[in-house]
Amino acid sequence: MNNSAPNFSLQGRKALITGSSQGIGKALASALAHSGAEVVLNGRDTAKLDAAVAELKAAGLAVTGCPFDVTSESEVTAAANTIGPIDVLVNNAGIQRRSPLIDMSLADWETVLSTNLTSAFLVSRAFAPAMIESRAGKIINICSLMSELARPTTGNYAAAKGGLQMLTRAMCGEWAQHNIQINGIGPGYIATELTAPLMADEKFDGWIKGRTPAGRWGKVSDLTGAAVYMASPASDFLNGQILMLDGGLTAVI
Ligand code: NAP
Ligand code: GCO
Repeated sequence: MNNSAPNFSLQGRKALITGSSQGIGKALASALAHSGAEVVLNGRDTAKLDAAVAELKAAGLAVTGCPFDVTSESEVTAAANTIGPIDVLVNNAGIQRRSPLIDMSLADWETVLSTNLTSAFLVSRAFAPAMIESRAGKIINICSLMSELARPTTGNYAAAKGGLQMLTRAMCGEWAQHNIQINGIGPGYIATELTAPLMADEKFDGWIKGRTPAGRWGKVSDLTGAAVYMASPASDFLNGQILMLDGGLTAVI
């Protein structure tokens, strides 16, 4: 009987986190690096990306940066050639363009679906072949409580995150046989730049604190443990699952 402690170590593993120059992605990058991984950070804004790499390097972490736009098939292909084989992929890059559907531009629809959903297909398709070849890999899709729940003005975002939940399951259906584990994290309302306008709205802030059983906004650090688990050997039999990390919001009305 195996009675040793579970293995959460990421020693010897190489990870790419998309959209990791700030916010949730940067926190996940730091956590995976602190757990032993060599981490590649990503974003489009090179100054912001370089600053994030410098900050984590100064903390003694094994990090590099690779700027590319996750919505560009050619840039994703080039990045995969530059980065080479990885053990862990976190599809984190995402944006918001809030608008009532009736007023939503096609551009706002398409840029959110492209960034929040299609990018996960493009980046995973680019890196999965090497994982299949080595018969080992971890893919973590950053979904949302909006993979399950919608609210007015976020129809594009909810559609994308709902799709990402199902893409996670689709990847499981095709790649679990190659010893690749594909899972998702569904954060609740987390304090980042993406939600800053909502936090600044006293009424919305109060609503979130009342609607969330934990009675607070989430912190990026609330998500790191699940990411380390899903990136480590401890999760080798977890597949196709979405962990809602939302302070209980989706558990109660
Ligand atoms: P954030 O603070 O706005 O950070 C977004 C990151 O993605 C930035 O590093 C940004 O850098 C990068 N990015 C955006 N478009 C990109 C593109 N086309 N190619 C490459 N990188 C791109 O957002 P966040 O709150 O950390 O959100 C991160 C993820 O968590 C998103 O998928 C979001 O949907 C999800 N999420 C957030 C919350 C929340 O409450 N905050 C809750 C649930 C899920 P550049 O702009 O320089 O490219
Ligand atoms: C919004 C927010 C949400 C959060 C997050 C919740 O406008 O309601 O942006 O979509 O970003 O996805 O989990």
